[in-house]
Amino acid sequence: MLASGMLLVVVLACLAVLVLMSVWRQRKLLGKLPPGPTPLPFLGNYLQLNKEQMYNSLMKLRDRFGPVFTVHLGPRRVVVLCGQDAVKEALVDQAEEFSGRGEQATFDWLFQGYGVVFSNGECAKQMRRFSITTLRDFGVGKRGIEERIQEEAGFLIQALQDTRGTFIDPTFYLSRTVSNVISSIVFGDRFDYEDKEFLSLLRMMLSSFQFTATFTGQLFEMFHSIMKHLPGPQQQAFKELKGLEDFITKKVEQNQRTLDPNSPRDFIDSFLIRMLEEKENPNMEFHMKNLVLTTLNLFFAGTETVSTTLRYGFLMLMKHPDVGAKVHEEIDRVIGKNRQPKFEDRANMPYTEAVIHEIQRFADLIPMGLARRVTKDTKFREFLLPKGTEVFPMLGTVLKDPKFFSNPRDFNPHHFLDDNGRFKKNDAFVPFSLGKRYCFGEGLAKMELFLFLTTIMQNFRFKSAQAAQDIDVSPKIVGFTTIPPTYTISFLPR
Ligand code: D2G
Repeated sequence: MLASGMLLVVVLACLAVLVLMSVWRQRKLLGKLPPGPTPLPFLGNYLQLNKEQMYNSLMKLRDRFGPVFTVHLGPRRVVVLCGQDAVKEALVDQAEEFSGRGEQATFDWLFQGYGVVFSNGECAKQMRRFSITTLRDFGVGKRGIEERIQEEAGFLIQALQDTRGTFIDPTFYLSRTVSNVISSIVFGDRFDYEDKEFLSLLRMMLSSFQFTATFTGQLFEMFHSIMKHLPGPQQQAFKELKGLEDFITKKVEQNQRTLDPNSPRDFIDSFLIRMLEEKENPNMEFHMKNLVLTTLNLFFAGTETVSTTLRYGFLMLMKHPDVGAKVHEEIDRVIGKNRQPKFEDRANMPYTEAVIHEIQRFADLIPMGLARRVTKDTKFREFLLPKGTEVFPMLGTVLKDPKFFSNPRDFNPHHFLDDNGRFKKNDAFVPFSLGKRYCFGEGLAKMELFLFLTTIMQNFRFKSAQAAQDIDVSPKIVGFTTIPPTYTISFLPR
């Protein structure tokens, strides 16, 4: 009796110690997270955050807690990194630890961890490798794609000439042109500018991308588990994403019917061939779902990012006619009027190069970055982030870091020029992010930005509907992405 009583006491004591130890361990771990406002259960820091201005809300928390802090977006615990130091220390100096992907609730609704952009682990690794190699096979980084971009620029010039100097919204002019470059790679062909289906795809991309910047889009980042079942603008975004997926599925089926395994015509063919090669491999990532969703990633990212940047760019050039005049001068002097711009010209055009960098810096396309996630328990500075913790690398705070840019709020190409007018690199220029998950479309994007901007400006000057001083260049909305104001512009032949 006494013995069994003793045993019970000992067992209970052991249990108590185990429970205490586990609580203590968790507290110790949580205790080492960066500081931040106290969260409520499920709501997290909802009450402290303005969903219309998530970025600004996080900036207020930075003022209170410092450049590295913890915030709870509803039930999501996120460590926020601000400024060049913190972002680089994490994404570059601890590249492996910070190489996981966090959530983007809207796009995750469709992608569910598949594809290349919103995936993790082996899937992300395999899709990224394959995408980079295959883009290169189809000419990215080489003369092949340069010629395709030059040809497409020619079609845009024609389309703009046809507007005869009337005021137009440039959105779909730019997106059709930009999208045709990536379309040539993933689908093997460009779309006709009059193609109705093409225009509807471009509308679906624009609209779902813009949704991520809205109040509802930002609220959805916190409460997607509930909101995905409720009516609201999110349902329209889902419909658009589904429409895009359906189109890609249709294209894949067309390719399958006509596939020649010995001569891939496009990205889809190359993926299909890889699927055939890996059929016997039991835990392989090359399956239909990854084919469709990786293709959609390339199509979407290759369209919306560059075209939004160009759209913001022309607005900035109308706001700053002196800057536009200097670009015109440099184009006339270095390229002249009688031949098409080529990518090599960039080396002799530091002013234009600085302007493009300043446009990207100012446009701040993805201000909070694509969310990352630590792949293991990670010591960062004096903190400890448990495996799986989400991380926001606040790219906007790097692009506007006052330690690196004299007047970060101003649009000024001299942020990228030295006293002798030579192009000056800047370590805080990170629109493509950093580390293991940086944008692998960077090279293609840079080539497109340079060739499209210079070809348009070689052929046109432009006129705003308003006086320069009356143009408002502050974004229409900022959320996951930054949306430039809607405007009209008149392209006049020079
Ligand atoms: C994106 C959106 C939907 C499907 N695939 C990609 C997306 C948004 C922003 C970027 O990609 C930037 N490049 C990673």
